[in-house]
Amino acid sequence: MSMNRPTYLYGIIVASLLLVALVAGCQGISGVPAVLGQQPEAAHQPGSEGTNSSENAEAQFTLKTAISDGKMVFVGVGGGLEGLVNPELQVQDGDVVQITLINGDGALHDITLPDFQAASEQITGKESTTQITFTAGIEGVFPYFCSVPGHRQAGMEGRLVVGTGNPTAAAEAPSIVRPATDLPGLTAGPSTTVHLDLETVELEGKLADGTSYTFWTFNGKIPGPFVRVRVGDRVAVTLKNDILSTQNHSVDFHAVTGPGGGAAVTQTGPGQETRFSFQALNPGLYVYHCATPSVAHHIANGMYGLILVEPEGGLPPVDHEFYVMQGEIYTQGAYGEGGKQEFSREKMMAETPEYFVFNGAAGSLTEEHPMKARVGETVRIFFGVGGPNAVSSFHVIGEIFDRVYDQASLTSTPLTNVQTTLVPAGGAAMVEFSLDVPGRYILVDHALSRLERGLAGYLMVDGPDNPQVFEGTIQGDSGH
Ligand SMILES: [Cu+2]
Repeated sequence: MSMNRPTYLYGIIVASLLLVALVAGCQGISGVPAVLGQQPEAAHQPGSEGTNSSENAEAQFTLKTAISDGKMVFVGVGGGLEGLVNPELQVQDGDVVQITLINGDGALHDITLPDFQAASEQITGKESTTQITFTAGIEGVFPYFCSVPGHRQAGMEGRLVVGTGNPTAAAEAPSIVRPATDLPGLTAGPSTTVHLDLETVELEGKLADGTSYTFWTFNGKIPGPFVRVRVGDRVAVTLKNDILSTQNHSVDFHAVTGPGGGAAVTQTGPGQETRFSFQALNPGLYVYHCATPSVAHHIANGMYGLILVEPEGGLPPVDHEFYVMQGEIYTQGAYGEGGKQEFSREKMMAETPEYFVFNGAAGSLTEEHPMKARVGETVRIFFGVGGPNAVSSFHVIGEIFDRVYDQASLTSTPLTNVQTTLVPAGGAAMVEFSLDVPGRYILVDHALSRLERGLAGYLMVDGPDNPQVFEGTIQGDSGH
């Protein structure tokens, strides 16, 4: 394949990122009505950071839980919020915000704003109260809700509008990308019990430059941790669901023989923990994923990973192993639109993602964490598709797979000399190749429209030129 190709493709990626930056500058949130409800300022709040100035007023609100039209809701108390159902709370950027919650119906409730790591205690019994105080240090529109399972869905949700409501946080949203080099080697030895701790965490992270998204993760990164065991091992799984989660979560390992691959016994509410164990009977490379309805939604938000069950005797050594997974992200805004993006169920059901990503985000394995190796070395890629929906035509531009462990079957004879390999949704492949020529090799799904929706990874290969295998000058490049 011509070496001009990577340069050309790089141009497309750069152009796409520029587009993101342009669009990010002119996004607004429409449909945000003005709000009357802020009560007069009160005394200085405990927990404030001492940065108050005249334009940095504090904000206090009181909400009461209630049943309204058969739905569970928050109702405003006092000031302009009096009687409003799930009132919109308007504050200024930097305000210290205090929300008092009164239990009006006697059931168990709380108030939670995960974007500000703010969660009240759970209160029960009529007229019991609780309070949260936090600094609204990010402009944007953020949900507040009751985190008791089912209550948000039953209607207990409103919005906090900070400043103009225009999100400025996207550029600063933390990375949720797991580098492709983040995987353990096997500690050799006889069969043993492997303890695996998974924590399901929902967090706002960077989806692309200038764009953020609320991801759902195993252990805070996408994909989840690479799990490496040997056939015959017993795996003892503990699944903990973060207290600030809005959802129940679970885990289904395709390496498990048993109900739901574990999902039948790990449906776990926020703040809860479940356990199960299984024996790894079949060697192979397997996907695991959250299996809480809507399963496709949980997977699309980032809840997948790989578990390797090494065959007897282990895998042959290579110089580099990489861990890469493909997924789809269904945002309400179009690809490249800036700001905080919300999930689109309509697009998910139509199977029309805006983003295709390796390891959770656009640019994850290009600008952020390119893979590196040297001429003369051997490379193994554990490649999986979380999906939830698209099949990958996995290909490395400029290379040929010496061996493909098709369908991630590690006990069959591998295919040899393969250009592109099909990896199904919820499936995996293991590929190996040696490096003969320096340059930038690009991991893609050869359904190449997806490249222009964020799907690319770089393998940067350093070392001496090898004119016998490849001779030529890369245009616009001083060469290697
Ligand atoms: Cu989940």
